[in-house]
Amino acid sequence: MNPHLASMPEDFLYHFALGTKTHDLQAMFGDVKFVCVGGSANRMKAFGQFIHGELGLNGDSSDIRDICEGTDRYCMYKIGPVLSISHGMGVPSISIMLHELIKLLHHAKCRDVIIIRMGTSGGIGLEPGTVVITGTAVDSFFQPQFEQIILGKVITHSTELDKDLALLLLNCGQEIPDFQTIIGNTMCTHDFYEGQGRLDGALCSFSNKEKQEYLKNAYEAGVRNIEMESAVFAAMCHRCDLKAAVVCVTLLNRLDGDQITTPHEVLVEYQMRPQKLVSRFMKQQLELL
Ligand code: R2B
Ligand code: URA
Repeated sequence: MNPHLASMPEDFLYHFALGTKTHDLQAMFGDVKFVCVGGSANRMKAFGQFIHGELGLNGDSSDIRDICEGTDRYCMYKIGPVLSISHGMGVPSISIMLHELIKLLHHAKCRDVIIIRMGTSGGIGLEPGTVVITGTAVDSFFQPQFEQIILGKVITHSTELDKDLALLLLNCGQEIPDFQTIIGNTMCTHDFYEGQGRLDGALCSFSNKEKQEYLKNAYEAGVRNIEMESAVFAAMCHRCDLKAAVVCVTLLNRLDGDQITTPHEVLVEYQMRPQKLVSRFMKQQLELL
């Protein structure tokens, strides 16, 4: 979608340490059909190893190599037709990654790619561990839009996601009896503490009553979980006509508190839930189920 790209003699994807002159991107990535992204580098490596087993690929899953080892900004693993990439925390971090990922898919001439963000979130009025598939990503005013400042002007982008893809993912979730899966709106904020109405940050400028009122209003606007990347993810994929979905597990119910004190093993199991659901979806699409 960027008219300037065609006239560039070389495109170096700096934060991936990959380039069109130094790498044969089409040979490396031309067969990619699914891109799965998530915040943590360790989690996306573990997802790569998990998918290696799920797809029944040859070789040892512990041998998967970080394609972006030339940088420690993001990690990237390719497992057959699946690319697993980390994006860090927050809108700026994921948006840099997405610019370079979308150019990578373009240079590699990939077609019909599905991209899914798998993440963690704070739930509103849900049992912790519930998986939320984003119906619509909304901003802190519960609006389905992402505002970006470009050349000193505020530009508003739609955060529409693929409805059919969300329903297919919901079906996969409902086939897994171990946890609840729902579709709901996801609020994307620019902060984990005050920005998500938490009382437990280093600073807090509002009362508990004001917090509860805000979360209640969010719930009434259809918001079921809060995280920090969905709006820009949805907006950029929408602008590039990429089929996209967001699947996040809730770590706590924000109506009950702010601190995440759940034992580590429980959180690890929660974080596997979006991975299990997305794995089931990809296997269905690849006709392995
Ligand atoms: C979910 O978890 C992170 C904050 O703990 C953030 O990246 C997000 O969206
Ligand atoms: N990630 C968030 O952004 N918020 C939460 O409450 C939990 C995980």
